Amino acid sequence: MPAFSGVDFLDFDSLLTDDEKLARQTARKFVDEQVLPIIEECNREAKFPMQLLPMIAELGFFGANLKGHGCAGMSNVEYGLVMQELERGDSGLRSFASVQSALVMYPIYTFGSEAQKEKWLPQLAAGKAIGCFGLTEPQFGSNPGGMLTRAVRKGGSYVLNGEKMWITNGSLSAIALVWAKCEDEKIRGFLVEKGTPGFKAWDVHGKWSLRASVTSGLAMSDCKIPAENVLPGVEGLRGPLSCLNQARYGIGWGGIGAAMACYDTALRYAKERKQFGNKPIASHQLVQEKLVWMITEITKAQFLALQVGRLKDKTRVHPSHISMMKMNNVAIALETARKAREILGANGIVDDYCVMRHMNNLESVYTYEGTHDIHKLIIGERITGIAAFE
Ligand code: TGC
Ligand code: FAD
Repeated sequence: MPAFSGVDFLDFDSLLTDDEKLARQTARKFVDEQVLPIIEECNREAKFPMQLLPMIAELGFFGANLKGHGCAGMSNVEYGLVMQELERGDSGLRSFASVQSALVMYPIYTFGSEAQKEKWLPQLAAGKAIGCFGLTEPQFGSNPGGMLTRAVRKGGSYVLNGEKMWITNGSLSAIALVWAKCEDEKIRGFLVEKGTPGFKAWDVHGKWSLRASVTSGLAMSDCKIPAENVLPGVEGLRGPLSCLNQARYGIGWGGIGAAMACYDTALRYAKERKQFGNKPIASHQLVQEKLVWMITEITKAQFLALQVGRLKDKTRVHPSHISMMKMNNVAIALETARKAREILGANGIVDDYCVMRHMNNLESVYTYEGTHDIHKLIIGERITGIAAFE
């Protein structure tokens, strides 16, 4: 298979700087050379490719858009283009990088004490420690404000009780950022270290989606942690939701990568596969219609992502902009994967091709970090001024 050369119908690249193209090219080469040769097997065996971590860290992709503490200090557009390429490899790989960067490093960087930053950021950037983000609970997904996990102050410590569910990298993590409600009813972030008595992580099995990613449950039972492990810089639901802005932004780019992989596969296949005489299936209008839908939506998604990234770099982005990007780009990626599967016929269902893996992965991506419909409601509230969640 020739190296991936990108999808650029409308001279998107003319809007990128040399540094942005370099960041993308670096990630693209890494994915082509290190990820694609092993990812189908990881997916089949439901295992995360741990051996890639030192390389990802060396390339500066953990906490890539943060500055100092061993982080690469990329712009948000450069970071987004890296996420695009990682998800072209597999959504599980981008998930890993998103959680580590946007949901663990970003909150420590933004809301952490100097001691927390010094202790954790260099290790996390170097891939020597893995982190996870515990917000969702068995009974509270779209509505995390209702969480049952509690933190009670006892002298110089907090005692945590509760359960978190669907936590990416949970059992792999040296550090879990657990969001819990305190006695004043305010939500705060707690850094819970692996091995703390009363803290347990276990894995979810039987997933048909994100198989090359670890998804866990976390339980805290009278789990005592020192008061200096609380993130001092934020309280309220605003804390975890601020982190979600960062991660949803990366997902908005990532969806483009998964869509590109499926479009590229379907286009090649349609030009080679012959039915009804010696004509490639790409010569039929119904097949062309699907390919045209895909490239049109990928092109629109690219410009949406770039504008959100430019606004983010100028600190002018609003969370509802990011919601539109996450909602749209993941939805078109999922539909692209489904159409690509159709074009590949029976070959679309086997892992000789990437499309069904991406399709299954994108079902999770559509749901996590705010479901597709929750993002509709966030945008709806922004334009009408009326919240329709309840
Ligand atoms: P609401 O009353 O609207 O807001 C509460 C406070 O939060 C502030 N806020 C935000 N702050 C920063 N960024 C945002 N996007 C924010 N949205 C709201 C708001 O200003 C307010 O602040 P304050 O200071 O006045 O108190 O809250 P609500 O309870 O009505 O909820 C709103 C809603 C539904 C939009 C929110 O709960 C939501 O986004 N729900 C979706 C939950 C979600 O996305 N969970 C994701 C879990 S993590 C995950 O999925 C990781 S997947 C990882 C991977 O593998 O990649
Ligand atoms: P629910 O909230 O129960 O929603 C079910 C359905 O009801 C959805 O279609 C939803 O759109 C709809 N719905 C809910 N409320 C409304 C409403 N008001 N109006 C209209 N429709 C509504 N969480 C973490 O904290 N950390 C992680 O690392 C993490 N990783 C994940 C990894 C995977 C693979 C998956 C699948 C999930 C992960 N999650 C994580 C959890 C994820 O964020 C939640 O699944 C998501 O927020 C949705 O919650 P829920 O599954 O409980 O669905």
